[in-house]
Amino acid sequence: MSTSAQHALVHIHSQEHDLHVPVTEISLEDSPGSAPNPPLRIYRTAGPGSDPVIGLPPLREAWIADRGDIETYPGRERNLLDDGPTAIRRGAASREWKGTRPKTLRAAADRTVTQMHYARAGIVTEEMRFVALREHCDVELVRSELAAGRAIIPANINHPESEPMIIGKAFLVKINANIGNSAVTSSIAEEVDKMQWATRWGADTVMDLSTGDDIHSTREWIIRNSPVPIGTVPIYQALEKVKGQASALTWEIFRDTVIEQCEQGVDYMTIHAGVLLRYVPMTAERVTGMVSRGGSIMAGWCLAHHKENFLYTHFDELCEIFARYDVAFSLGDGLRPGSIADANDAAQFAELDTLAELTARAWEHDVQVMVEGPGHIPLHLVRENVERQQQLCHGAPFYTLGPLVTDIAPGYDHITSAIGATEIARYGTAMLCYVTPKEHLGLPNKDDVKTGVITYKIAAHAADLAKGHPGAAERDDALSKARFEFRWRDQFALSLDPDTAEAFHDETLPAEAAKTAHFCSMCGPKFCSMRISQDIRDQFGGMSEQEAIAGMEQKSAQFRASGSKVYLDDPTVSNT
Ligand code: IRN
Ligand code: FE2
Repeated sequence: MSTSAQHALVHIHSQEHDLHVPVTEISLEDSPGSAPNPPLRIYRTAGPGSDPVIGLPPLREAWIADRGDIETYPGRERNLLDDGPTAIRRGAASREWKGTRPKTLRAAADRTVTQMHYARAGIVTEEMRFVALREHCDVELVRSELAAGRAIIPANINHPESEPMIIGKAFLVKINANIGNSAVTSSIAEEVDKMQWATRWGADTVMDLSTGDDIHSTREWIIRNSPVPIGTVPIYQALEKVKGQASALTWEIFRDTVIEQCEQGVDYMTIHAGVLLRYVPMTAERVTGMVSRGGSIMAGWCLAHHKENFLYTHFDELCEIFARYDVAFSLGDGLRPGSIADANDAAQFAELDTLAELTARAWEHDVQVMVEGPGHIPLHLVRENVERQQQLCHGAPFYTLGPLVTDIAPGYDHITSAIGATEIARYGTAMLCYVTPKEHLGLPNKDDVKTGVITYKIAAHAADLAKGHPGAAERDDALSKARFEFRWRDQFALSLDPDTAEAFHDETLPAEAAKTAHFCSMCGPKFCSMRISQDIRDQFGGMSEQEAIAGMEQKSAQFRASGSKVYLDDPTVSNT
């Protein structure tokens, strides 16, 4: 991007703890006669960047090792990349994995290595310090919110490449981008590229929803290159192992799939344990029945065997596994409504009651939890969703998919859902799962991923502003000042999508001189409100009220004398 010259990767350095937290620094120009414009530092999700075949450096490796309660998994270190080095099987060139995979770790028997466990023991980890620097808050806030279960730091000990981040309503609202090939539509390289693309535009976490042959290798490549936590829905891979037949699933197949993913470094997993056998019939009369993929797989299994959901009956075993890797639960909303007509119905809220019960059970194991939410909800029913979840789940972070506030705009569901997402985040939802323009229609391509991420950055940031989150308005103020002072390049550089802002501007005013012009093509050179406001400021700024009134009267007399002309004379396109 042409404005990228103004974006630099710098680090906030904590001397005391030898921590380097990456941020993006945007350099700004000064404007003559106005207060100086120091560079603005913004939260950065893109990481340092990596060559896919080498992967990222293992930032957290020493922190994890220094805590001393881990063992390497004997004999397994070398064998996780399928059979030896992983090759990209599809795509133009077959490239070999050249990077060194970090050793596979798990907690020594009976040890719990979760951030929640440390927080509850009053121990401040490097991850917590990193997060506090990133969020510009006190580390005690981080520790106490983690201990209370009101926030999570998804940080599997086998994903040392990740930069710690926190999900909780006391912190900045986060967004997740889903990626993942399905069947034969894209290659491993394309999925890694999508992950890097999503984090470049601001995705705080990425969920890999890949299915198909290369599911394990695809995930390996994504994790080794990801600076953000990676989430998955392991029931998708378990279903592949039984060739798509839900009734053939077993707890053992599922458990082994979960362990495989824990060892790879997946940071959080969607587990649809709240779809209970007795809730399934409650969806029969719905307009859109069940729309959750994982939820319908589990409902299919329950009905086929007429037994209780094995994710529910084996939940404590899952907690024990998660505790040894520090994998966080994302308790799936398998019964979420898939239409406006089904919003806030009995099935949805029955499942939420069970998710609250499971939250408490996970906390008994010191395992971190967030709770997933809808879906499709009309605007006036949105707030009730988050308030109910917060109350029932004792403040556990809420993570919602939109919600879409109307069903009538396929092709624009990034917008229909961002409206609901803004509302739900405003009242305390901690993370928003993006929706792309392809929702309900097809698989998102790279452009759709970008549109989804930018749209959700808008929703999350609008909620931060509405919540009065400390410092949230800093970037708005900097951009508005740049706009008012006609620093066009700064205005682009400060925007969520500098490329589009600049391209739109250049569509009508491509000349280089227009980058410093005191007008834009909306109102043209003759009548620019901002320019007139500046003239007013030049004229009256620093005057007392009496002086200003006298000045106004004088101006008014001049205006009438000159024939009461509203339009100004053409200014020249220059910065003088
Ligand atoms: C988020 C909130 N509710 C659902 N989600 C996301 O939807 C979930 O995290 C996952 O990425 C995606 C697919 O979920 P289903 O359809 O299997 O429930
Ligand atoms: Fe939908």
